[in-house]
Amino acid sequence: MTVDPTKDQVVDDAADKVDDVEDEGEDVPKDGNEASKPKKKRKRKTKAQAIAEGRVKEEVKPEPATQSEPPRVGLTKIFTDGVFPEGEICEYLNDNSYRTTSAEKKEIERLANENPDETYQNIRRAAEVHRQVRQYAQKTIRPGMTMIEIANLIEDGTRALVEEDTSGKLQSGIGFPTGLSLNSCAAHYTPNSNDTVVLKENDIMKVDIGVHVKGKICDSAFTVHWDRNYDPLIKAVKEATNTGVREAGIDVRVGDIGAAIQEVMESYEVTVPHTDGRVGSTTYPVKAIGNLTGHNIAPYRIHGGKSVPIVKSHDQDKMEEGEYFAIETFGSTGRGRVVESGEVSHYALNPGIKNPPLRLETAKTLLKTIQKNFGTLPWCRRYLERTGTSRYLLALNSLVNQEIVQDYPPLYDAPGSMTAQFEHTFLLRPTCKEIVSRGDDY
Ligand SMILES: [Co+2]
Repeated sequence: MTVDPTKDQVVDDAADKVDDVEDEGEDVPKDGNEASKPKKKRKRKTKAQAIAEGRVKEEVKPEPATQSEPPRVGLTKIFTDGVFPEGEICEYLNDNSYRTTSAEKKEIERLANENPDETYQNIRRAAEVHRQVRQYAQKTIRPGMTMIEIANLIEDGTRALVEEDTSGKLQSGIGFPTGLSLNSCAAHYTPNSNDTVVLKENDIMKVDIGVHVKGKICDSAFTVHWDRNYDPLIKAVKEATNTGVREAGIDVRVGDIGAAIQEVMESYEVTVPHTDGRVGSTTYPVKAIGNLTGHNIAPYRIHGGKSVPIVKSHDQDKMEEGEYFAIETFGSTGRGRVVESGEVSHYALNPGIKNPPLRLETAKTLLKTIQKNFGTLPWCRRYLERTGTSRYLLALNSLVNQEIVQDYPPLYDAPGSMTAQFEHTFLLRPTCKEIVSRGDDY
């Protein structure tokens, strides 16, 4: 057992409560929040007496809270010592194997962890929120639910568990809009508030969830489906993402990661029985979607400037020590290319925008609201409406047209095709690679 300087104080408080019980004949309160009660005169018994009489247990340090269902307990109430679960640790290989034991590299990590903005506890806390929320989502999402219900289920959980900061300081919260892209839509769909789409039994839905703590964003996605014919598509993408994450490392060229991902992805095919009355079935090769990529993650910026292709590429960009990356791969039964289409839900402030000259008064006000509530984090129309903003579309479109705000329309492969996605966030720590979003599920 480790020495805990707070424990004696806790036992003293508990002994006080025992005395209160004798005076008042009430049940022992479960929480220690007695400060506001008027103190009564009491015969004080010692802590030792109380323990000896079996009325106080020696270990009365309050139990950390446990998670509720649906999940609503903030994680700082569960991990009360501020230490959050480490992700999956992978040792560096070959030229980088010296890093595992390097005193110099360990020292760089020690210094990072002493800095409240840089400590790995921030991204680990975001990742643990992600795991708990997604595991609840995985067992709760079912056909018949509306997309709005699914988004709320995930976002209500995320806001509660990450203990969302609404003060404008953006210390913790949702990292980006919850992606719920269906079927041939691969990414960047989340319902707007007037959306009436209902999830169907034969839908394939990409669930892309973002959580941030102090701007450190955990970006991780999975795919849900009920039609067993598509199991090989799901497996192809899961294995492709795991291949990309495995190949990633310091000094690795992103183009080489793309080649490894594509090779695994495109070794699969999907056979689907005809549903239009024709006999027989059609077999589709699984294709990696060539114009979607993973990316590095900078503080409060989901796209840090580097891309990780998911097909063979001559991109010579290398991964570097200290970087945060999200590797996401997309497989498709369609063309393996996406195009923008449909109503926009996702937006983000372009980085570097401070106080541009704006003619529309409504655009000025909207820009202030965006800066306060989201900074450079991506957001969607529903999140803007939660701030109390209404009738904003004209102003928003003017900010988009002036390239102050970037819009991110939904991305579709060919009509009738099916797409799937898996994604993990990892850190290229000086001594090892840490896959922070890894869970028992994927
Ligand atoms: Co991503």
